[in-house]
Amino acid sequence: GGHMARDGQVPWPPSLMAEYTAKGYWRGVTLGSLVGEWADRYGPRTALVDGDRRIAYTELAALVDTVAVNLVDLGLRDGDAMLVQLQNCWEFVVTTLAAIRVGVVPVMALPTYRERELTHLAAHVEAAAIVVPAVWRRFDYQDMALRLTDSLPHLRHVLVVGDPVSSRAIGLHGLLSAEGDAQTRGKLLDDLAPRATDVALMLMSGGTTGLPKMIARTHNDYEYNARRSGEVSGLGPETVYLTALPVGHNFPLGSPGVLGTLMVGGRVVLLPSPEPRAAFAAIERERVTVTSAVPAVVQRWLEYYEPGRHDLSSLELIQVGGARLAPEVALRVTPRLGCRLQQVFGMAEGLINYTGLDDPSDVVAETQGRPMCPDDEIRIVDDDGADVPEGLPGELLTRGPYTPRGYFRGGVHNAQSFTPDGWYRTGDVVRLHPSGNLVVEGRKKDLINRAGEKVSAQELEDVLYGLPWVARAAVVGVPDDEVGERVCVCVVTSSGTEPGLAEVRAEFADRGFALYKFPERIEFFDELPLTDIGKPDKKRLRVLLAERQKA
Ligand code: J2J
Repeated sequence: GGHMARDGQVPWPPSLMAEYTAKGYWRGVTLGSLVGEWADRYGPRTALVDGDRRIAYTELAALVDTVAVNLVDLGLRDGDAMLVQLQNCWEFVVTTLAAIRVGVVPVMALPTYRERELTHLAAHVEAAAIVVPAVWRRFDYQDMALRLTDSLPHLRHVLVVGDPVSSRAIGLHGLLSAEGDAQTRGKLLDDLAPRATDVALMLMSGGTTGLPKMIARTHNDYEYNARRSGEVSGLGPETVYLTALPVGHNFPLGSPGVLGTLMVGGRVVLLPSPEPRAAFAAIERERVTVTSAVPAVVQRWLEYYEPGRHDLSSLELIQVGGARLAPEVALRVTPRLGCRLQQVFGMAEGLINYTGLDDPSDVVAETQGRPMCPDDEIRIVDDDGADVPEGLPGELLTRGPYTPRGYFRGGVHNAQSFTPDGWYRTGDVVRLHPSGNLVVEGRKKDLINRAGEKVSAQELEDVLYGLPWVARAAVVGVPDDEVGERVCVCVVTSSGTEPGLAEVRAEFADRGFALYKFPERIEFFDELPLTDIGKPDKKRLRVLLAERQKA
């Protein structure tokens, strides 16, 4: 292997690496080596629950080591990348940790991704393997993965949870046993262990460009990410954490999520959907104490909940983030569901803000929290990059011990998204609240936040401009009670024909787009409002759309 996943990563300046280590943020341990430590410490306690399958810490460590050895046997090596596209299930946790254990870099591909996103990801990281469910929610992932191997020469292995239908696919369950004894295996794996400064995993950016950018997170920084998140969320050995959001997201994976819970010996309950009936049943059955949700999910839970019919008494804390939570909704959480609320304003690029567990309820309702690390640096700046007077809104810039200095193989995007001295431009417009917390007021970046899923306007516009009937196109988010924002396409047609929404959606389906990116509204214009420099004026466009909605 050529340590592929290492070239193209932007490291922190050496002096800061030393400082982060000296301050104890970076412990110099790899995430893979932790699994054995957890087993030593928490042994027979339950680590994972997935339906009827319960896995103790000792069994988890054994499974991880076994799969790790088998990945090495397949020829996967330190620095190879592996796309992980699994729904929330125990196999996700085992496979991801097994890869990490031997320096194979798992790339967090979400179940909603289709050919387009996967092809881009696999090509960008030169993925050597992909892990998928055979079929999930009536979609044939195995077939899609096998088709990918035709066009991607680096992609050598398709691992399948379920029955492999081709000799070119390998059943993951076949990798759950290995020759020899556990001790020899452990020794072999320790020898293969990567370094703590290496890339441990890759997350997807909620990107604003044509195709998503990738964030390479090191063992050092991601271990801190999960550990510190666990501290500020008050996790402990009695924590039972429910993950109902897609676990490949930074939020349920490491903020503190699955990793943060396992670190303290808690129990992780995996559920493949936040649908309230199943989620409430899981909370009741497993006596869940903590869970995380996006605002759209919390709203559904608030509506669905019936005291007396549902027992959520075990629930102590709901963490809400990913998109703006309306203060009115926030204020309903504790009275109605009987648990505390913690707002989380995080990003796969790094920085995570949490409201404090002892913040007053109005602060928890109105703010999105403060940086979790004393050495997170933040600036709030105007369009010229100058700091705004305290309390006024501006763009949030950040640096810190778990915020990498660039995208993985970011190329020209790094110069746009990071300042020359390494600040990440979040694209979020925030202001400092008198409590010291941040309030997210809006954003400068051109994306649609649909129930926490980020959709790049440019990615969709690029496609629209390729259609013969489109003269001009602009994609904007329109406010929506259910999912926060929906994707709206605004077009000026060239031919006078006005195709319907269904035709436009079919176009995106043909091109292999993930479903959540499909336009949900289309509006035709004789001309688009333009800014001074001739770009579509999206602010004005949103006003026009609101007026049409009312009319
Ligand atoms: C408003 N906007 C928010 C919030 C994120 C924890 C929680 C969320 C994410 C996440 C994450 C917001 N209010 N509370 O990675 O570890 C918007 C901002 C931000 C972008 C990042 C985590 N919480 N956002 O959502 O990488 O615009 O991470 O810059 O998917 O989501 O998106 P993403």
